[in-house]
Amino acid sequence: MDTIVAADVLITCPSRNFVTLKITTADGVVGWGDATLNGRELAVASYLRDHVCPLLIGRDPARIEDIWNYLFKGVYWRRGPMTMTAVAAVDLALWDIKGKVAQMPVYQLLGGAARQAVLVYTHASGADVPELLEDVAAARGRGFRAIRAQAGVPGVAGTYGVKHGQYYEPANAALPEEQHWDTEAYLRFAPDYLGQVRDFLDSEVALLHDIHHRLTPLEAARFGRSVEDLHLFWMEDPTPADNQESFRLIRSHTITPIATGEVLSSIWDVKQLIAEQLIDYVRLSVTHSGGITHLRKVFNFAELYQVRSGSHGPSDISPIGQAGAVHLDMTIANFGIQEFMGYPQIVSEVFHGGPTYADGYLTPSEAPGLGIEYDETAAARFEYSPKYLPVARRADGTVHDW
Ligand code: GCO
Ligand code: MG
Repeated sequence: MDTIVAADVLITCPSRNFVTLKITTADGVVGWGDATLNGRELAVASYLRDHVCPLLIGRDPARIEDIWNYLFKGVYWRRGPMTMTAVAAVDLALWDIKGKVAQMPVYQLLGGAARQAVLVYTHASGADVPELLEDVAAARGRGFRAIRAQAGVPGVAGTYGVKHGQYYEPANAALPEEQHWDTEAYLRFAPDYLGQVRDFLDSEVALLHDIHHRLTPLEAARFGRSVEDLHLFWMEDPTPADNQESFRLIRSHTITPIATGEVLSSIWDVKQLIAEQLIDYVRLSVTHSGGITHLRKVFNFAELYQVRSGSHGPSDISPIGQAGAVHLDMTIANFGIQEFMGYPQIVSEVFHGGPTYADGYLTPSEAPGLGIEYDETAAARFEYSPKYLPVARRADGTVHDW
C-alpha cells in the first residue's frame, strides 16, 4: 500500500490569489487540489495546514471515499464554505493521484465520457449597452455559443458584473470597496437591455444573466416574468437561497429557468430546491463543495428531478478546480453547462496544462489524473496580496446582498 508522506499548502498570486494543496505519496506521486475561497484564502489555508494536513500523513491515498467521510464526519463541525473548500482540495488531490497511478484521466475513472465535450458559457459586459454589445460580439468571435450579459445600470455606480479591462475581477481592493445598489433602477433597465442583446444575437446562441442575489422573491418573480419572451438560458441567483422554500414563490409566477448555488457548499443546501424542482440548474462547484466525490452525489441526486448541472467556474476558482469540474461534467448524465471565464495569460506561468477550449466547448486533458501541474518555482515569484470582494449598500446606506 502506498501512503501519504506530505501535504503542503501553497499560496500564489499571479494577478489574483490561489491556494493549492500538494499531496505527495511514498511512491513519489504528487496530487494537486484547489483550495481557493475568494477573499478568505488564508482561513482555508490555515484550516488545511493546521487541522487537515497532519491527519493525512500515513493514510492510503487510494481510499478517497473513506478520507472524505473521515474529514466531513470526523470534524464534528460540518458543512460551510471553509470546511467544504478544504475537503475539496484533499479530494481533488486524491483523484489526481488515483488517475496518475492508474495512468488514466480522471473522467475515465468516473465512468468515462457521456459526451464529446463540455458546453461552456462566458461573460460579456459593458458600462453601457453599446459597450456590452461590443463585448458580446467579441465573445461570439471567440466561438462561444452561450453568453452571460451584464450592463452597468444607469445611476448605479459599480454595478455587479461589469469588467474593467479584459478580465472581470470583483475582489479588487485591499479592503472591501463599497458599491451602490438600487433595485428599482435595475428592474427598470435590465429587461430592456437584455432584450437588445437577444435581438443582437443569432437565435441559437444562449443568453444568460446573473442577478447576484439582489432581489426579493417577489421582485425576482416580476423580473422573470418580464423577460419570458427572451427565452433566457437562465436567470442566476435571483434571490439568496438561504431560505430554499422562497424559490416556490418565484417558480409559481414565471417560466424563466432558474440557476442557483454558487455560494452553497453541500447537498443539504440544495436538497429542497432540487427535490421540489424549484430550480433548473444547480451551480455548486467542485472547489467549494467538497470536491468531485461530493459534487457527483449532488448531480446524481439532481438527475432524479431533471435538474441539470451548471457549475460555477469564475476566475477565482483555480485552473486545478476548473480541470476537476470539466472531468466531472464529461461523465454525468444531467450535465447542463459549465461557466468558463478563462484566466489572464500570467496564470498559465503557474498552472500548466488543463482542458482545451475550442468553438464554445472545453475538452479535458488526456494526461493521467486531472491533467494539470503546478509550477512551484514560478508560483514563488507571486506573493499573496490581500483582496476583498465589495460590499453593496442602498441609497440610504443599508447593507444589501452583494
Ligand atoms: C459568477 C459569480 C462570480 C462571483 C465570484 C465571487 O457567476 O461567476 O457570480 O462572478 O461573484 O465568484 O468570488
Ligand atoms: Mg454568479
